[in-house]
Amino acid sequence: MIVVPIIMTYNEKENIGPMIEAWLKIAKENPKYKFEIVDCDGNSTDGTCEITNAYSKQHKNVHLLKSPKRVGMGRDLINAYKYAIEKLHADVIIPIDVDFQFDPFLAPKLLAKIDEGYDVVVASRHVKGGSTNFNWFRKITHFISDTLLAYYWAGIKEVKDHAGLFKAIRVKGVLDQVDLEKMDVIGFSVNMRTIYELSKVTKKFYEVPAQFGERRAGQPTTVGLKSMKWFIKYVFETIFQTTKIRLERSQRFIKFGLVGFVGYLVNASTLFLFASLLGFSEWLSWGLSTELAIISNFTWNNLWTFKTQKITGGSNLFKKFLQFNGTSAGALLIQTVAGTLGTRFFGAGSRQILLPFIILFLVLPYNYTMYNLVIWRKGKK
Ligand SMILES: Nc1nc2c(ncn2[C@@H]2O[C@H](COP(=O)(O)OP(=O)(O)OP(=O)(O)O)[C@@H](O)[C@H]2O)c(=O)[nH]1
Ligand SMILES: [Mg+2]
Repeated sequence: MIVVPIIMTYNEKENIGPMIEAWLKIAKENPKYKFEIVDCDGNSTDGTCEITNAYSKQHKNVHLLKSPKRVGMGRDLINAYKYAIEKLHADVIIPIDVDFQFDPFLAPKLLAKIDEGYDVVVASRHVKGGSTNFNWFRKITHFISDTLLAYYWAGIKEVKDHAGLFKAIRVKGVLDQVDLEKMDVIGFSVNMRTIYELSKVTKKFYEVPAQFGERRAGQPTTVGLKSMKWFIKYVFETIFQTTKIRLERSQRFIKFGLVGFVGYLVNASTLFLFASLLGFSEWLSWGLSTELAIISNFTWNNLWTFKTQKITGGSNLFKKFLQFNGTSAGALLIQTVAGTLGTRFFGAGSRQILLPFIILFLVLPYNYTMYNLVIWRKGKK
């Protein structure tokens, strides 16, 4: 198994040497994996790259990927993902900061979880045993970006720690399914966005507790007037990225609502056609028109609402369609029972008022949940 640690650097001449040494040691202690170590550099000017170059002359598994100009750590990281997949044929990718705030020697624990079958294993500061060393300012900014924006606003609930770089990501069937070309993120929200993109592909996330310590040497890259520009850019980008994800998620719900409305129109018009125009019997008209609405819902939801998890292939499609009819029968049951009980309770005059309420508050949430959990379940075709 080829493991590619991606070490992020920008003017880190004090840290890069010890970090490469650490990975060479990890490689030696874990010979069951083949390590290809990458320094992903954001165009350092302090001699960081010269140090990496010296190592790569000695060790052919040390590589330098230097950005021709400063474009932001997010873009650098996305390029490094592509490089690791295409050039180094990575099976697992492990991005990490160079400053030792995360302990690289946690890597074998992350890899053990990958071996167990998890696809994304995050070094997490927010599970039992994990910790941070933040001052009050970092605590507040971290709480806003990680808890308020990523967890609640964007709704990325697969993990509790979205902001850290350090994680092990499986490539085959997981990261290689993410459209990296489309992922244009400049700053540190690349971490949260990566988790989100991966959550569309897999459900197998795991968080290993990590203690976040002090920077070993050098200055944080976000300090100084020149860096301030990037920091502000990164903050605005976090708000923009999380909002984009929120909209993308609600978009699915809006599409689902529209498809449901089209289904209702199909239902009503074909009921009119069969019963009033063609004079079919009552039960045949209801049965046929309901089934046509179910077919319409299934088709449009598959092609449009849930297109990222599109069901294909004849027999699979048929199986899922039967399952879809099954869940529709559940909706029918809910509507009939609630409608009958409601009408009994409130009187016959309330029937037409009850119907939209039942649809809105019982049937829609039921259908939406069933579609997400059963029919178009993520990571399962
Ligand atoms: N490739 C690349 N790496 C970068 C860039 N900017 C920062 N880095 C690296 O990304 C990692 C995280 O940056 P830090 O400056 O440590 O930021 P931080 O951890 O939020 O800040 P501190 O907690 O104060 O250290 C470090 O390893 C940096 O060297 C960039 O533009 N390109
Ligand atoms: Mg740091």
